[in-house]
Formats: sequence, structure tokens, C-alpha cells
Amino acid sequence: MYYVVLVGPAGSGKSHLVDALGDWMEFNEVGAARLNLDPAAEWLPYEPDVDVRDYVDARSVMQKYKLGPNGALVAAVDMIVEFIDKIREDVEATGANYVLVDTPGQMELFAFRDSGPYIVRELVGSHKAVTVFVMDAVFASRPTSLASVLFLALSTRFRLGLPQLNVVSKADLLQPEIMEEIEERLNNPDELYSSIVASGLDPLMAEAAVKALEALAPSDAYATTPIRFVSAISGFGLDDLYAALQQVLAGGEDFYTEEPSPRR
Ligand SMILES: Nc1nc2c(ncn2[C@@H]2O[C@H](COP(=O)(O)OP(=O)(O)OP(=O)(O)O)[C@@H](O)[C@H]2O)c(=O)[nH]1
Ligand SMILES: [Mg+2]
Repeated sequence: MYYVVLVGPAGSGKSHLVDALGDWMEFNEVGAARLNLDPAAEWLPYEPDVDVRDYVDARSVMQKYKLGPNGALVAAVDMIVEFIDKIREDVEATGANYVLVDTPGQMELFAFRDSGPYIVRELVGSHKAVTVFVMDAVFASRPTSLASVLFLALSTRFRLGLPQLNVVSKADLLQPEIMEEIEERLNNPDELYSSIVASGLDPLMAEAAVKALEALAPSDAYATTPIRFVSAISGFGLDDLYAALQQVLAGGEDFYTEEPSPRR
């Protein structure tokens, strides 16, 4: 069983990617379970196999403790800790090869507090796991926001301490020339540097962004880029993302030679 933990800023496309990647895996006969760890999710694009809301629901926490939405989410994430053994049992019972973990929308309330990384550690146990950091195509298209999201990706790498793949989501929204421009910045540190300086930022900031990009070097040996493009809507890049996941988690071995899927 392999854990794939999707983390990213609010609205970056985590839940839709869980949906699309799960469908892609099942279409390709790889057993996938979808675990929703967002206690505040009002609606999900997929049917979770395991759902934290069965144990902790942010809306009820809000009403019971008279908290605002952020306070309720903080309290709800802390409460998940109590149920982590049950959630793990539910996940193990699915017998899936891959567990796709959807995390709360406000990543700072999950990844940057102690309970989020603790929950991930406890959940994963001795299984292999990888973080997929999801950045919105709209952020990636402006040099300064690309830089800031690279810092967020790096902070997540620090906090969760797992191998990490980084993806630009919603690739279907990008014109081919914009995608090329982003790719150029991500594959050529000089391009990233000069685009940030040209946006009027201090060269020191641009240097820091280059360092962040270098530190996010891919965990899979065959990658040609530190960041991949995917689209949950068109399916673009899902095969490449799966290949990268397999590379990190199973060393590129065919999945069923590693851990047989009871669903096959
Ligand atoms: N065009 C396009 N839109 C997308 C894609 N993925 C997600 N979206 C849209 O982006 C919005 C947010 O998507 P979600 O999957 O809910 O993002 P999220 O990161 O789970 O959001 P929170 O859990 O609220 O933080 C929705 O309106 C989706 O329809 C994509 O690949 N392409
Ligand atoms: Mg979501």
C-alpha cells in the first residue's frame, strides 16, 4: 500500500486531482482508494472510500464550540488525531495499492501546524508515501507568484518530510505559449531569476527563488523537470504523474510485482 498525500493552497485543485488520478489508476487496473482528510469539505468531486467527516465534521465543531470557520478547522484537524487508528483501519480494509489522500483546503492549518504532519506520519506508518504539492496554473503564470508558491512547496517539503512531487494543476487553462514560458522558467534557473528581477523584485529575492527551485529537485531520477503539468479536467499529464509516483514509491517496478492488488 502506497500513500499519495495531495497538499496545496486553497482551491489549487487537490480534490479534483484525487478524483481524476483515482479514475486514471482504476482505468489502468491499479487499485486506488480515495481518503478525504478535509473535515470542512462541503462537497467533493469523488465518492471517498474513507471519509474523515464520518468521525470529525468541521461544521458540527463550529456549532458545538461556537467557533468561526478557521478556528473550527484548526480544532477539527486536532480532533482527527483521536480517530487516526480508526481511519487507518478503514484505509487498510480497502486493500488498495494506492491511497490518494485529499487534505484540507487551507493548507496552512494542516501542513504548518503540528497535528497535520503528525496525522500523516501516524496514518502512513511503515508504508511508503509521497507528497504531491499542487500549485494552481494561475499562480504559476506570474513570476512573483510562481516564486511564492515555490517557497510554499518547499515549506511543505520541510514540514511533511516526505519525498515530494510538484505539479502545476489546471494545465488545460494555460495557452501553449504560457505553458512553455513557465516550463522555461522552471527548467532554466537564469530564466526564473531574470523574470523575477524584471517584475521589479530585489535580486536577492530572485536568488532565493532559484535556490528554492533547486531544493525542490525531483525525487525521481528520470524527471526532466522539477515540476509537472497536469489537468484533472482533460487528463493531461496524469500518465506522467503516475509514472513519477511509481518511480518514487516502487522504484519504477511494475506495481503488482511489488504489492499485489487484491482487486485484480
Ligand atoms: N480548468 C480546470 N479547473 C479545475 C481543475 N481542477 C480543479 N479545477 C477547478 O478549481 C476549483 C477548485 O478545485 P478543487 O479540486 O476543489 O480544489 P481544492 O484544492 O481541493 O480546493 P479546497 O479543498 O477548497 O482547497 C474548482 O472550481 C474546480 O472545478 C482542472 O484541472 N482544470
Ligand atoms: Mg478540496
